[in-house]
Amino acid sequence: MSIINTLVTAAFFLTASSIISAEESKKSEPKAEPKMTSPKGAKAYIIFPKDGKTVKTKFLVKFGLKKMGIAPAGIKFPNTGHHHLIIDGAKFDKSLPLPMSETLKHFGAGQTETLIELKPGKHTLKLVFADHLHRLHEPPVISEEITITVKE
Ligand SMILES: [Cu+2]
Repeated sequence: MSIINTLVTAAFFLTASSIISAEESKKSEPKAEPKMTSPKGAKAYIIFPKDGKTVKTKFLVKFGLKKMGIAPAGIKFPNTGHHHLIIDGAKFDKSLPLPMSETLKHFGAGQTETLIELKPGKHTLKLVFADHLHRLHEPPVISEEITITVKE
């Protein structure tokens, strides 16, 4: 094989492989999936503890939900989602998937209650319901924020 032939062949393979990888990256680019809608009257609320109550440092929080169902994270099904517990007003961007932290807990297995431990003092709790991709529904389903006092 002449040098020219080898170069032409190499150039061909390079071009072909760059076309393939461009196609591949186009395919794997995530499409912006439209937000999941929430039905009229959908509501998330904290069943326990009640607003203004005093609890022990380790206590149970029960999540309530109306007009929607629970599905584990990653499972796409209309009118469903999973709970997120916001402790002490942790901030988040309503237009992005919810981040995960010590004060923004995900219950992606479909849990409807959790045992949490907080330092003594006043704390706030709030529930945010979100879809399979941890995004708020349209319109958002967010509970009222409650204030509790934690005592040793
Ligand atoms: Cu989540």
